[in-house]
Amino acid sequence: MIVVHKGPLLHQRRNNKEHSRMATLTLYHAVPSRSMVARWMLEEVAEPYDIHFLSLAQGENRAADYLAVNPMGKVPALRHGDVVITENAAICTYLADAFPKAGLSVPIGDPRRGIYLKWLFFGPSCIEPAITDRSFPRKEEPRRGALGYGDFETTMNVVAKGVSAGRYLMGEQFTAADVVIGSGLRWGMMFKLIPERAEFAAYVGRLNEREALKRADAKDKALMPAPAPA
Ligand SMILES: N[C@@H](CCC(=O)N[C@@H](CS)C(=O)NCC(=O)O)C(=O)O
Repeated sequence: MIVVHKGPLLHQRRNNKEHSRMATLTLYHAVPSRSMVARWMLEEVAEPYDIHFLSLAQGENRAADYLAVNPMGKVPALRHGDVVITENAAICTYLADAFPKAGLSVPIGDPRRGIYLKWLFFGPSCIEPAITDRSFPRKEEPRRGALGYGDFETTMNVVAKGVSAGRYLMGEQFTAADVVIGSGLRWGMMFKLIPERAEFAAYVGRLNEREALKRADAKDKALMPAPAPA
């Protein structure tokens, strides 16, 4: 997302920096849901943020005032001042770039950024569809070439190699890509939608040690709706 300011470039850059530092962050959030990914990223960024809670069960995500925020009627959405960002991977990329002090991005100009972006896109374009297609199989098996992720086994093998090459996907540096890929693996493991692999268990174990993730999980647990009486 680009914040457009009138005026010369230098002035514009300064305004963009000020915008990042001062604008209020609001997460449109529901639990349990995919917006827990963006919540984890916000905890990693460690900037103050507000929560706008929505009940998916009560259809608040389909109400006109929320559709004005995200016409997809989905969570998460993140408001940062005047800007609204939707889609988890975009939110994670945006926050890492907007708050460089947190060290969660690989900056433009660093050749490692190519790999970093690959993983950020691999989450929503390969891991998630590979898992959901498996959970909701089609009547006819699609051709491998017609699927963006190819096939489930290859996708899992590529991720397993990526997460076992170092402490994190980018080596010693934890980045927004770990929030996206790590969340996909945590979700897949929790619901037994992906194979039990030592590489996944070890990587998710390392992620679970992160204080930001512990905080995010604890805050979301407190928001979980009470189970319906039997
Ligand atoms: N592509 C979106 C997916 C978001 C999504 O599917 N969110 C679900 C919650 S897990 C949702 O809002 N579902 C409510 C609905 O579709 O009515 C992203 O990655 O942010």
